[in-house]
Amino acid sequence: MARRRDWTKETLAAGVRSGDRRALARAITLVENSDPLAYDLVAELYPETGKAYTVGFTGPPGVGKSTLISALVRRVRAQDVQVGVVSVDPSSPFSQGALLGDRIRLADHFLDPGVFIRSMGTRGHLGGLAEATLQALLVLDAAGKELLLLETVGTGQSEVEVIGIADTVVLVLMPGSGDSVQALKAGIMEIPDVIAINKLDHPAAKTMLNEVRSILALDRNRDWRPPIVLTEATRGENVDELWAKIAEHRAYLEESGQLAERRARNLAGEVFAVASARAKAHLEHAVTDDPELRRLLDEVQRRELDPLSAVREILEKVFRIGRDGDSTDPR
Ligand SMILES: Nc1nc2c(ncn2[C@@H]2O[C@H](COP(=O)(O)OP(=O)(O)OP(=O)(O)O)[C@@H](O)[C@H]2O)c(=O)[nH]1
Ligand SMILES: [Mg+2]
Repeated sequence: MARRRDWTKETLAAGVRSGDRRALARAITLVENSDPLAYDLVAELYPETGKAYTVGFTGPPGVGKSTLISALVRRVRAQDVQVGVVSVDPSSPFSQGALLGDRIRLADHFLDPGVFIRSMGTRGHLGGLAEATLQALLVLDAAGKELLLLETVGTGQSEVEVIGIADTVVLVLMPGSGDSVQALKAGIMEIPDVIAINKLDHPAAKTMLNEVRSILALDRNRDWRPPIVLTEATRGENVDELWAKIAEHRAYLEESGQLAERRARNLAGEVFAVASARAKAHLEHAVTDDPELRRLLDEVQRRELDPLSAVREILEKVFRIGRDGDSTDPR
């Protein structure tokens, strides 16, 4: 048995390709820790990826995302589809809480060799959660998982980058998710591809349904009108319907030629998001570590130097941006 330190790029790649669970678990831990070996591994596996279909689930805490995913896994496993589940929590660097909850809800599938489940935290990851998620999904794709289910909590900005890699985005709401409905209405939250209103047993479920319907009705100029499905995840009610809507969206993307377009756009977006996250982390470190750069901030605070001059000096020093003839000069 290979021990922790015995994994090489070659043995890991071979293990991932054959779908070995220990290799997969190891690879994703390396990804989480920004380990250089993970970088080499994904670079090696990347040409073999692009076969999996990714469905992202987002929505406020506690609406039933994990329970729904668990029910959907049961649904697709009946057809022997190989599944990977990645659950990320952008709101906290430690995913222990989510991890425990997801463990319990997804426990039914732990003994199934056709399912690989993983909760991920950031642990101060350089490129942020978007990078860790992207790399983990690529590893699972290379391992032959045909369907990847990605869970991320929230309604803010951080999960947009995480969910931005999905082919189909499912927004999960429940009666009482008023903030999300407001965010949809205000255009803060992008319109998802499919909406699940979970906990349909709740008396306010119908009100929620009508509210969401009226928001979607405002947006008539799209080919794909996001379907809304009322579900009860714990009893598995309407999970077949939800799966059917996800499959319909996939068929729509494939038949209209939009899947390839969307993937190209998603990948470019992820590369940009990860590059931005890394650049930001680099900048923050540089300013913390360099007394001269910190002095610039002090000077701005004392009104001895104007803000943009400080920006110009910082960018020049950290990124060499703004030198002669450089069109990105911020002046
Ligand atoms: N009554 C009812 N309870 C549900 C339903 N779906 C999930 N729950 C319960 O709601 C709680 C939260 O469910 P989760 O699946 O963990 O929700 P989540 O959205 O994954 O939560 P986070 O990952 O923490 O954001 C659990 O106690 C579930 O058993 C449902 O359809 N009806
Ligand atoms: Mg969850």
